Amino acid sequence: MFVKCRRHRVLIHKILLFMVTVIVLMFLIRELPEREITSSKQIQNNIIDENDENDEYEIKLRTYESKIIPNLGHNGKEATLKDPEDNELGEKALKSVAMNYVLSDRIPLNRSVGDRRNEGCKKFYYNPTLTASVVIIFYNEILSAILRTIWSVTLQTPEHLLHEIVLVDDASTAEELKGFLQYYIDTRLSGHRIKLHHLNERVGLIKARLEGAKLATGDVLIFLDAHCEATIGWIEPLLARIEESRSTVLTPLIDVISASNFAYLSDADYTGFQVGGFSWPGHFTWINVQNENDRGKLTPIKSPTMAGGLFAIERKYFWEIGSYDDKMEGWGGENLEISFRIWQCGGRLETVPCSRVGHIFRDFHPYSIPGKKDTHGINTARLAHVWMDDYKRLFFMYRPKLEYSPLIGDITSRLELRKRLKCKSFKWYLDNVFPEKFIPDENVLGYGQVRNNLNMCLDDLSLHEGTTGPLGLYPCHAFSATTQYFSMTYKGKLRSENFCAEISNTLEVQLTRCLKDELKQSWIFFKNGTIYNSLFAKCLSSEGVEVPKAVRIDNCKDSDHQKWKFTYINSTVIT
Ligand code: UD2
Ligand code: MN
Repeated sequence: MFVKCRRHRVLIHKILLFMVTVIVLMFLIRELPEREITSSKQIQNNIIDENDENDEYEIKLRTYESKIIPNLGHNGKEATLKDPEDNELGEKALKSVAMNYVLSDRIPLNRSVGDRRNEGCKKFYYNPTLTASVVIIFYNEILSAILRTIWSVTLQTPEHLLHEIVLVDDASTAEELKGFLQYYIDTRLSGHRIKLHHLNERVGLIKARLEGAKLATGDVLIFLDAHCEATIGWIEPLLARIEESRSTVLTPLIDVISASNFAYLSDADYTGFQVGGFSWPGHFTWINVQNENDRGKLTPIKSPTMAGGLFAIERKYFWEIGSYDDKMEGWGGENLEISFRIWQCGGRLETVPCSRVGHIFRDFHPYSIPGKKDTHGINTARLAHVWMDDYKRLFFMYRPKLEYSPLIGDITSRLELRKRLKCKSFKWYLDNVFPEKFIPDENVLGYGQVRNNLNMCLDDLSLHEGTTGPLGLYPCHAFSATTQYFSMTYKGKLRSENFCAEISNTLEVQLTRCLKDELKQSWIFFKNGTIYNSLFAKCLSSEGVEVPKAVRIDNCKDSDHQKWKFTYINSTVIT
């Protein structure tokens, strides 16, 4: 009995000893890297209090900093990691938040992307005296992307021109964007005059920018998204131009930084330089510089609209001109609103080709917008009612349900603003600022859906601006689809907002850039529904066309394939 009991006790002891060893080992494995850092800090500072939040941040930060790879992505070159596991995680990150943060976290936060300016820019001499408040708002952005934005601003801005950086956290839920970010600023960016303000509730990007603007005290506000990199010489031409003309609002050239490998994609080559336009369905678009004489110039160039995220405006002028529409929620629309307003109310909008800032363009929004759905549509409906006069019909043609939607809310104060500032009409804006903009229902014989006698419709098959593709045939949509709107102009163009129908060598019809005096783009529309081209002496036809392929031209005959009806017809002028 005694022997058995002793054996048992020994066994229990052994088991206990084993368990204790395992626990100690597990603890050591988990804590080891942090311990190492702690001890190095102990050596430096002699004291460490693990319950102190700051020490916890310091440990975390050093672990983070120790993983940064020197020179990765230097000079804005494409960055890659060697470990296939990291690359797999990077791919996943791209799918979940549209940005490879695995890679972003390893690229030095203060990397240089090089001098991106056109050679000609280096000849200009600027000596501004105005100072800037750079306002950066964010919601759950990747910390390393925010920090790289901040670093690029502090490093690329002469100290006497940078009044402060104002960061506004739109109530992010990510913990590291709270105390840890503040700790980073206090310890790694101290002395750079950076204000970090946390909003208590999520207000959306428009109101978050307004909060930032209220906190700012510099002469000029410069807004940036939280995933940008400013480059050498970016700020001087912006401030100098505003000093020259305080009612001019400026955007830098916004270059592309890849969301997958962080390459700064645009070089000093000037050819891709575009300015802001808009589409009638209410979207911002990039357009070529309209006036041919302006192409290739390096001085600030007129821009009908701006993308919205990156711009400089004299601070007091920002408030005088009506800041933002504070009833706009979520995301979208504010950029066209402020663009139209600036022009119509006496200001100017320009793109400054010698000021270059990179922006990470993401494939999708990594965040959802609480509350109302389609804030872009609702915000655009607000601006259409306030700024577009009768031309709002063209926006509501695409979005009929929004026209009288109660979701739009009260616009009285914005209408009052327009009156108070004695702003000009939208027609003035179209005639003087953007005369090249095509107006689908003016000077046209017909517009709307183009349906043949067999109830099939012409369709642009979602062609993207700047490309060429088939003028397709597709079942007619019952709703106002943007892909099925065409106009037959007085000048004989069969066109959509951005493309003209042109006959290709195979006699198929393509949508492409509109050209003056191009016979392959010239059509005659007859009362009986025939659409005829005189160069080939043939008619637009859907015979033998497989949906959704291109329509073609064929010998003219009395066929349902060759009879086309526009939704709206200007019957007074049709022959
Ligand atoms: C573009 C603009 C963006 C804005 C938008 C239209 C550029 C390069 N970007 O979209 O600035 O004008 O068009 O509305 O011109 N954010 C918040 N709260 C939110 C949502 C976003 O603070 O609820 C922040 C976000 O973290 C980012 C900024 O707002 O720093 C702009 O958002 P985005 O980058 O998702 O917009 P983007 O570039 O697709
Ligand atoms: Mn952005």
